[in-house]
Amino acid sequence: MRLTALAFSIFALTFAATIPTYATDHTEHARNEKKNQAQQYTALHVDAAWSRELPPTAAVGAAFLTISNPTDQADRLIRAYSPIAAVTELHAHIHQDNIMRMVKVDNIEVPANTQLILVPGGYHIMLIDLKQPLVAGEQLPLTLEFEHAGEIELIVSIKSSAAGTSAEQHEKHIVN
Ligand SMILES: [Cu+2]
Repeated sequence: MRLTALAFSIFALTFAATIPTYATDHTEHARNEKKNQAQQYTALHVDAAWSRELPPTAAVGAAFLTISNPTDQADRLIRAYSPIAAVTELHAHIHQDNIMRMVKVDNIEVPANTQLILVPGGYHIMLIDLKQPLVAGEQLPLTLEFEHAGEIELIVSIKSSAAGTSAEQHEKHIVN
């Protein structure tokens, strides 16, 4: 993980030094940066982590994110943890008796050379017994533990309930 961070830093410096003209076009800049980051990664990584704002009284929230595994080895998300929730579980949605219901799963498989996107209605990280409200514009810390890749720490952006939910609309947010 340290190597990844180092590689990212080197990349960031290189990028900033070599393509300053793109700085005026922010959208283009972000797009290129994202593309280059994707090419840079050789290890499992997580990005685009987001959650949705909830009324202050809500006891349960969910986090969504994108897991990219560019390696030839399958991995598994085996645990999630956030200090803002008493309990954090890995959940899936299943179709049962004509209704969609959430079920707790022991792990979430991330096949080799695959990108897995956790979205509403699919896999998600369930944050149970929230210790603080989920307020739009704020962030929450989340740690994921993978069988092979180990722990990855994230910052999850809390979006307003009016915001869209596609992965494209929720850019980056990685710490490691
Ligand atoms: Cu759930």
